[in-house]
Amino acid sequence: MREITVGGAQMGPIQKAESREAVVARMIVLLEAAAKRGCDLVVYPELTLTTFFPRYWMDDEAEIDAWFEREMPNGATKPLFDRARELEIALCLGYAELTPEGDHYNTQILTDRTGAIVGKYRKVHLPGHSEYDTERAFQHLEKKYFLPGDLGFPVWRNMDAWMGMMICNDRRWPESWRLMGLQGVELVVFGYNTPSVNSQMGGEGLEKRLYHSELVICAGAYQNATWAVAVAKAGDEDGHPLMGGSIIVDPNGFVVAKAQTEGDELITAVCDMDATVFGKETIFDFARHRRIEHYGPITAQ
Ligand code: CDT
Repeated sequence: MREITVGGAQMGPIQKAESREAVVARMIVLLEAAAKRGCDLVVYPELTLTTFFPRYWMDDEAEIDAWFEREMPNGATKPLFDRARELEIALCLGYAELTPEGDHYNTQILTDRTGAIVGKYRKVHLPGHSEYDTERAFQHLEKKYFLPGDLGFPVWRNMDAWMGMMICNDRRWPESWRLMGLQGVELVVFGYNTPSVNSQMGGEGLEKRLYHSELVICAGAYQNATWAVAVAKAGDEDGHPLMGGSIIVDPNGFVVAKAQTEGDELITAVCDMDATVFGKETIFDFARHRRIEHYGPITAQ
């Protein structure tokens, strides 16, 4: 058995004026709880450190850049990294990244249990739009503020397992899962910020949105024989509700832990990486069963 105890550290809402330091203090409370529950790895949401700022239209470059981190760890997040190192807990954390070249990405990093960064992922599937959309109930300007990720979907050896990352909307695309599945991924970790309402279809219920999120995560996990940890930033941010529903899913596609609130909440599960082996060697033995001669159109325009 290769057991990893995983924590999904769902975060409640973060308001516009809330400082990184205040958010990090909340993250450390969840980290301490995770330590008490024996976690080896704790996963935080997409853009963990701030409110979900792509809902705001901004033109001023300095105002935009204020939402981004120039390095990781940095002054605000160092206490989290320090405490995680002391507790020997690996971290997965999403944040807005501003590179030295001036490029902006929606990014997530993975550390090992010493706090060293072993993997970086930049969100590939950016939802929403880049121009102000008067037809929407609220804006979702990821295409304005971020470049599409340029690092692909690699996997990393960490804690004696193959780990992969995606971010939020990536979970709805089977390609994200399959690219990591083809590299033998055993644990996919990611965060999300999903509005509780559809900005383009009033009346769409929360139940349907939670269902679609769970559906794609369970399917992705099953079809690639991998564990998955999906962690929300939830609750009401500045009058804009984000859904919760953080889950841990096993390689058979079953939910084994699920958040019950829209606040700061830790979910945990003991995940045996060897539970992925049966699926990978039987129904989802890609080398034996895939028929790639028919798959060309998937990568064509
Ligand atoms: N953050 C993020 O990617 N959210 C999207 C919302 C899509 S609506 C424009 C999601 O897929 O959950």
